[in-house]
Amino acid sequence: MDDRDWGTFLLPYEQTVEELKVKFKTMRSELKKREEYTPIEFVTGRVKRLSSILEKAQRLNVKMEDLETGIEDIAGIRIMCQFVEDIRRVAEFIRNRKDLEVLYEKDYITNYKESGYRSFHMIIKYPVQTALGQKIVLAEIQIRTLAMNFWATIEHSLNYKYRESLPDEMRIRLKTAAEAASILDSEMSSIREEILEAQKTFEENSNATTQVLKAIHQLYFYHLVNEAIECQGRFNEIWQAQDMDAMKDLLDHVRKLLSEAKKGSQPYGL
Ligand code: 0O2
Ligand code: 0O2
Repeated sequence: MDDRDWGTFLLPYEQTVEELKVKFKTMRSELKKREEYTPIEFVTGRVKRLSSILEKAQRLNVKMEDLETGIEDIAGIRIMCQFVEDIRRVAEFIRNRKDLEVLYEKDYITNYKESGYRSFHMIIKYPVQTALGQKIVLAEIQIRTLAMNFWATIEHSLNYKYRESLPDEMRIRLKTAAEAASILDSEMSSIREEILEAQKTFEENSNATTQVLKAIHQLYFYHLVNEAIECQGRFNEIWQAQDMDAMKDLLDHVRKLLSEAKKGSQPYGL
């Protein structure tokens, strides 16, 4: 053990975690305002405990004087997303930032770990402004879904409790649980796709309906009273039947009538 002042050693990491938490929480609220949907559900962060740092250094054969480069997750940020698709978006936002540099990425979603662990990791270089000047520190950003987080949190606490002695049977069950969490994520993504599709269709249908009514109204301005009454009758039937293909055909029909009328005559009042 060297005689380093561990309290001050951790200071830049504490500052990094605090700053990055603020930055990603701000990104969350900004995206929420801009797009009404944010790919970030919530953000947490922690500085690794000294005992864990030293344990990891021993396990990875990192010398005491090389801790800053040898242990990449002394500062750790976790970003939770609702859907798997959100993870790629968040990673892209991070890659485009000018206040940090992505060193490398580990895709434990495509290549999940033996334990069943799934997450997307980014190791970054972050310049932190300390009282003694700028210091570049390494930090790890883990991006995962709520389901991945649920699994990892419980698995981590069990592993911590049982250390190396986690029974094989338990390991297998945890792996099965990780599969179940992954299926849950896929199912939620497909439900979301369907909801988005349904919203799009609803929007299109609602637009077509509004446009037909406006177009029928315009027929009156071109003295096409009989046509307007006839089209209104057809509209009522189609509306009752909720036949949106027929609604689009009616829209084409009314538009055709209008364009012919425009060629021939002036509307009332013009
Ligand atoms: P809110 O709106 O109050 O929930 P601090 O350490 O106190 O400076 P922070 O962010 O409070 O900073 O601590 P930490 O531990 O890094 O992050 C915890 C944040 O994650 C808190 O939000 C928790 O509410 C949030 N969180 C933890 N688990 C969940 C969860 O399962 N679902 C959701 N939606 N949020 C969770 P905030 O930032 O305090 O904000
Ligand atoms: P903490 O603070 O307790 O979470 P390593 O794999 O540990 O030899 P490396 O390359 O740093 O070394 O590891 P990795 O796997 O790229 O990322 C390390 C972090 O990912 C871990 O930090 C965990 O947070 C998370 N992680 C990786 N594998 C698992 C797993 O099987 N289960 C769970 N729950 N989390 C995992 P630490 O070091 O454990 O620290």
